[in-house]
Amino acid sequence: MNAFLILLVLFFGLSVIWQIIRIFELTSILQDKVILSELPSEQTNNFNGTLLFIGTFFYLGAFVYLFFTYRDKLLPPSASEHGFSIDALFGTTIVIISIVFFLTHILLAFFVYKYYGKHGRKAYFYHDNSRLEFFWTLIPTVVLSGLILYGLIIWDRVMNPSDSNAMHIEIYAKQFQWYARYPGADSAIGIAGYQHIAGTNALGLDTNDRKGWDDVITGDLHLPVNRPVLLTFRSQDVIHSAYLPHFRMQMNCVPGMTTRFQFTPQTTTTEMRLKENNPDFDFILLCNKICGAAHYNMKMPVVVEEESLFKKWIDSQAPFMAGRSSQVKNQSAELNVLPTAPVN
Ligand SMILES: [Cu+2]
Repeated sequence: MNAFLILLVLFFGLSVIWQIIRIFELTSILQDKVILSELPSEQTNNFNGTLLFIGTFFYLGAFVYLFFTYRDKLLPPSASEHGFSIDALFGTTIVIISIVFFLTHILLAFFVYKYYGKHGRKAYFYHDNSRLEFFWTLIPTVVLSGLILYGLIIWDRVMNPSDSNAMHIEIYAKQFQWYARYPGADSAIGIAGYQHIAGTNALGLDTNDRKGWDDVITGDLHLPVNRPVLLTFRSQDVIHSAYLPHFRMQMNCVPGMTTRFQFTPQTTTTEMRLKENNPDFDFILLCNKICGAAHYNMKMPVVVEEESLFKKWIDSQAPFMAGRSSQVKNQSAELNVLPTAPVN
């Protein structure tokens, strides 16, 4: 197949060169006078026009076929509240640009077919037509402004959610792993910074900050359904990008700064398995920024579940400070109030 394609490219490449040489020949002739026998015959022009007409319909047919065959490769089904509005925006844009795409190509094919080169036929020429220019400027301006405005409204709604009591979870990226950090009973995540990173403290939590003691760090992300979650992102080393395709969410994780994204999952993993008719289905968080040799493998499973199941899961996780009292100076008395790691 590859060899065939290379031959095809060579063939078309050589034809282009040959045609260019022909054009040079013809222009040099035209500078003297037109020799009719040197011009392509009417028959050839008609044949080429017809071929282009048929070819265009073949091309448009292939477009439709490929679009519908590979449609499911565009994006997986949406599972978040704002995801549906993003899909509607995407769908509207595709429909509008497809209509223009089809119209212009059909017109192009029709004109080439209808007005093929005939000896003695001269193209109708006029210098300008302000009315025509007015409309071909106005219509695209209105349509494109409408699309941009629509996109801006959606963007504004997605990026500035009104609900301020979202559950806060931190997503932490490092080559080539993801962590999720939950706030624990105090609903606040503790201070963290690169200066505290150690072998047993990959996220760099400041052990002197009490708020961090009950934080829960996990290797998979559990989310309660229908509850707004605010994700904040940090990175230890290079720029990663947290991509949650089913929730129409992607955010860069940049070393030295915190980024954020808030959304509401609307479909549980169990519901999605039924919907997709796939008992092995799982939501996923992927790295979508080439970040090193094992980038392809940098992913974290995501579970969306009912609030009660979520609570059960989070309660079964060990808090960060469980079994590390020796790491805190002068505060060992206070540590006694901390819950210990659950015994499984
Ligand atoms: Cu990465």
